[in-house]
Formats: sequence, structure tokens, C-alpha cells
Amino acid sequence: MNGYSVAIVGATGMVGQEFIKVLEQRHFPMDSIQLLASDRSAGKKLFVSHQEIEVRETTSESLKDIDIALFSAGAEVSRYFAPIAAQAGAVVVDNSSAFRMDPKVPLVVPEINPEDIGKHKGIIANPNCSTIQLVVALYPLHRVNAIKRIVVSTYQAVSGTGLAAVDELTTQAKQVLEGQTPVPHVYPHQIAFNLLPEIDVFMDNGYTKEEQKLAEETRKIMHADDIAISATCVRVPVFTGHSEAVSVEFSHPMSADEAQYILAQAPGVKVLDDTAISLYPQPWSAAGTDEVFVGRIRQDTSCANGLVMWIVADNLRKGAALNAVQIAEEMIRRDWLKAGG
Ligand code: NAP
Ligand code: 3JN
Repeated sequence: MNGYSVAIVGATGMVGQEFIKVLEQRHFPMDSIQLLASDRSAGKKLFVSHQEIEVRETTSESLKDIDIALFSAGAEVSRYFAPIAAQAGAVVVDNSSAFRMDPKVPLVVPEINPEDIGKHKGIIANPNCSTIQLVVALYPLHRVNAIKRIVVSTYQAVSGTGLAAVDELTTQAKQVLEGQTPVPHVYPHQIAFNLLPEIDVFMDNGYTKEEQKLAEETRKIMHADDIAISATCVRVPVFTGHSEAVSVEFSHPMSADEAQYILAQAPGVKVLDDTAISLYPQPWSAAGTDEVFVGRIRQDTSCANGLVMWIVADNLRKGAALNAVQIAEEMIRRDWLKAGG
């Protein structure tokens, strides 16, 4: 056998569709692929490498004889089916929040903590999209000069919410331009031509769950429990590409030039930073690409050891599907993934 038996759970969704593209583009070594979703999609046909494949309902039976199961059907589905898939012999890479903070489950960004993959017991968690791009950019700096505090504001595209939200922005934008008043369905308010500082549910301390995920996951991946982090997560009327304005306080001074130099050599990072020609990362141009883009690197005039920067990445690729496939590739490279169980 040359390749692996792969399953995508949530294959009809935004992340699932990106999984198919990433596996095709990277020539992931597959012998077979199972496209799984809810019973609503059973029988629907999708193409993988020019081959038509029927979507099946996710059941215990459909998760048998799988080597690697890529989950993106929400936390509830993962909580129920990921242990079943792992018990049946698959290694699960789960895109949901279900297991991310479980101490027994590795939370992995291959550029940062690939060795944590080796501790898995059948399930490996993929971080939240906003976390991934933040740590890919900040970890190379942290290794040189330990980070003490991060203050981050995110500008998150609607594709992070899924297909229904992409449709909602499209419909609302047309309605507003035609002089109509949109009725919101996916979000609590109109998203077209608007900003919503609410992603996931509000908690008792006034932060949202998304803001909490960003802080907790960052500390877990970087193995840095004492970094202080405060986040404000905002939904913006952009289809693809999450952006982040980040203030970082280091243990010692770091110049913008030094940070640029370190980041220019960092894996998965591309520096776009020349204010003379208005060169800086933008979600529009990050969409469809694999790198985490960093620009606007400058001294924080409010903090002696501080830098401020602007970080952008494709939330469906590096923020979700690509990172998960890179975890699988890393396992293959280290001979940690066996074909045929
Ligand atoms: P989406 O476009 O709404 O797609 C949801 C997918 O889940 C569809 O394939 C849907 O199948 C499937 N599904 C729903 N209920 C199911 C069930 N009971 N059994 C099996 N499949 C079911 O959402 P998305 O944007 O792809 O996101 C899906 C999940 O991925 C999110 O809930 C989140 O947990 C995770 N995610 C993670 C990140 C990240 O930050 N790493 C980013 C985005 C999403 P049907 O078409 O049959 O309904
Ligand atoms: O909103 C975004 O931009 C990212 C969304 C991620 C998301 C959406 C629904 C459920 C998640 C996640 O990955 O944390 C979840 C979840 O699994 O809880």
C-alpha cells in the first residue's frame, strides 16, 4: 500500500471543502477518501482529484478502516465521533474546540510544537484560526526574547462562521446597495457594512469564548503559561482572511529591524513591510495562500520593550485545513502514521 485511507468529517462545509483542495494540491498520499457529513448531505456527489465521490452520513460504521480522520463538523460532532474513530484505529486531527484544552490531547502548529504530536492517544487538536496565525508570527520572536504580554484585536472574516455566513454577507451587501434593510439570521446584527465585536458566546467576565480560546490556546501551544493575553475579537464584512493588530511586550527591548530580520527567516511567515510603497498584509491578497503575513512592525510608543504589528492569514487554509494536513504530513515524515491501521 502506498497511501493512507483518509476520511473528512464535515466534507460539505467551508473547512471540509478546503480540506479537499489542500489534500489535492499537496498530493497527500491517499489510497482512498471517505467524504462524510450529516444525513442531509448523504448521496450528494463531490469531486476529489477529478473523481466523483458520494458523500456518506457520519456513523460509527463509516469511520471504520480509516488511517487519518480530518474532523470539521463542529465540537458536538467531534465530541461524539472523534473517540469512536480513534477507537477504530484512526488518528483524528480535530478542527473543533472539543479537545483543544484537554491536557491529554496535543494542540499543534507544526512550525512551533511538532514534537507534541508524538504524545497523542488517537486525537490531535487543531487550534482556532485566530490562534494559529498569532503563534506562527510570535513564536519565532518569543524564542529570542521571551514575551510577557500580548494585546490583540482581531478582524475576522465571515467564512470563519461557515457557509451560511458567507451567504448572509453576500445577500445583505446586495440588499443594502439596493436600499433594503437586511434581516440578520446568522449574526445578531447586520454584518454588511458593519463590525460586530462578538464572536462565539459572551462569558461572565465580559470576554467572548473566542477571546478566551485565543489566550488559552496560545499559552498551550507555546508552552508559556505565564504570558498575559487580552483579546478583542471582531467580525468584519470580509469573506476570507483574518487580520490581527497585535501589541507585544518582550522581556527586553527588541527593535523593529530585529523583529523583521527574525520573521524573514521564520517558517510559514512572509514579511510584507514597506510603508514607503504602502506594502502591508491584506486579507484580500492573503486569501488562497498558505503563509502568515506580517507587516506594520514598529515600536510600541506606550511600552519600553514593546512592538506593534499587523498579522494576516487565510483563515480556512493555515487557520484550519492546511494546518491540519500539515500535522498529518509531519506524522508521515516522522514515520508516526501507519497505513492500514
Ligand atoms: P459549515 O460550512 O457550516 O459546515 C459544517 C459541516 O459540518 C458540514 O459539512 C455539515 O454537513 C457538517 N455537519 C453538521 N452537522 C453534522 C452532523 N450531525 N454529523 C456530521 N456532519 C455534520 O462550517 P465550517 O466553517 O466548515 O466549520 C465546521 C467546524 O469546523 C466548525 O464548527 C468548527 O468546529 C471548525 N472550524 C474550525 C476553525 C478553526 O479555527 N480551526 C475554523 C472554522 C471552523 P451538512 O452539509 O450535511 O450539514
Ligand atoms: O469565527 C471564526 O472566525 C472561527 C470559528 C471557529 C469555530 C466556529 C464554530 C465552532 C469554532 C472553533 O474552531 O473554535 C467552533 C468550535 O469548534 O467551537
